[in-house]
Amino acid sequence: MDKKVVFSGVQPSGGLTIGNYIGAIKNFVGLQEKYNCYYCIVDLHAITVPQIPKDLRKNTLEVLAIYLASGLDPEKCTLFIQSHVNAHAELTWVLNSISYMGQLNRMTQFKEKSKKSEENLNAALFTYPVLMASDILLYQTDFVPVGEDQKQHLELARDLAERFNNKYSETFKVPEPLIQEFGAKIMSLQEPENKMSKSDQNENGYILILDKPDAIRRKVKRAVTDSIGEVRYNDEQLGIKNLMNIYSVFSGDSIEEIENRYQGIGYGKFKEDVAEVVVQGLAPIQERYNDLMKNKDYLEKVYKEGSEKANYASMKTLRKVYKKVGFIQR
Ligand code: AQP
Repeated sequence: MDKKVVFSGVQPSGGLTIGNYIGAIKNFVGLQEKYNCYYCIVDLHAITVPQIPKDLRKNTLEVLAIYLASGLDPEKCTLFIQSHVNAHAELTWVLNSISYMGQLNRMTQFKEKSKKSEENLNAALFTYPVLMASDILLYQTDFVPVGEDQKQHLELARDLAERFNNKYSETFKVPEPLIQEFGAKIMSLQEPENKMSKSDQNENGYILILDKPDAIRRKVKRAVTDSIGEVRYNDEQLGIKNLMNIYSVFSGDSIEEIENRYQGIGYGKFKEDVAEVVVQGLAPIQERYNDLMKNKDYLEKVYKEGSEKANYASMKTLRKVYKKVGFIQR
């Protein structure tokens, strides 16, 4: 029986954080065993906010090397760069033609990101979710692993698939969200009420997957906590709760075990231990990453073979779409 299809992607919009690792990449690794997975480096999405071209190139290769260093295997899944597969941009144009401005206007991410650059808002930021719908629908995707923050965009992808199917006849599979076993959203170390983000202006807010041990220790030490002084998991202590989630993911210990272990022990020791499990957890990934970055030929081989597979699969869908909307065959 054919495996079900999973699609997901990460933007090369900066160095990846442990939020990206825990919320996305770590789960991707498990999924490749069971599903036919397409994991994309979404560079077209990244330019919806200003990027420095040479950094974008560097970050794109970095995401690929982190995918591989984290355990994604190009023999088991398709790893590719979005701009290498023309169908993503082409389907976006067609889906734009059935997208409603009102619905795009209600997207939370657009509202939030547009606040940051009110003067020269670009149109791509507005149609970002249509591009994301194209990414997903091109591969006849069954499941999309999504965090809380992306649920609204997936809902739009489902709407567009249904709208197109109703207007032109059955063409797209309507994708379902794949709820992650461990759904923790990793929060900023400096403002634990906000998500940890690679584009945070304050570098103490995030830990990068490639951060050196000293930087990790320094950032965890400076993490905002509270004056309660007890390691307890609750919404009154968002900073501590976030550090406990991070500790739990990297150590494999449960939240209860962590609470018991640190009863009556101050935040200083707890923070030292959090930093150590993160350092230990990231060390093998960083080591593999450094080896991979010395082998650019291999990286090139992976993304070229990945884009061939992705091109083949996506063109099947795009050809159908073009025929249905009335374009003359090339
Ligand atoms: N803090 C987080 N906790 C859990 N999951 C997270 N993800 C991102 N941050 C966290 C998940 O990572 C995947 C890829 O994200 P993305 O790079 O495509 O875009 P994003 O969600 O906008 O990530 P950032 O770091 O916040 O990027 P910028 O700052 O460029 O906007 C997604 O599955 C996301 O849920």
